[in-house]
Amino acid sequence: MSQHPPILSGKTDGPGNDTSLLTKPKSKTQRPPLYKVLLLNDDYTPMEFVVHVLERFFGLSHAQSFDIMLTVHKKGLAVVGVFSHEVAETKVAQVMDFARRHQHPLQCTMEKE
Ligand code: TYC
Repeated sequence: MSQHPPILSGKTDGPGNDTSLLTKPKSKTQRPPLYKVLLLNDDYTPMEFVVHVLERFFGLSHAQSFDIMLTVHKKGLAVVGVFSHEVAETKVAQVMDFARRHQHPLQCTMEKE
């Protein structure tokens, strides 16, 4: 009498209960971490300057920029965008340098999402 090999070779919990084909394989494709760029409120930076910064460095429309500026003004801070570490670092540096050159105390930071 010959022995047949099992048709399904995965874990079984009795006949007809093979779960090996239902378990999701672990994904090996890693996404790079993303970083939120935050704009902080202060009492001195002119509103128009903040709107200009958002248009210039984040490619936002005037209306979007005005809305975000008002959110920062009212709530204390807002997320301006989400980027790779390198892009976020560049945006923060550009905003901080531009604000410093115009002698405004505007603060921009980044944090891991
Ligand atoms: N609070 C500022 C003012 O009243 C305006 C402002 C908005 C400043 C957003 C910074 O990130 C900022 N002039």
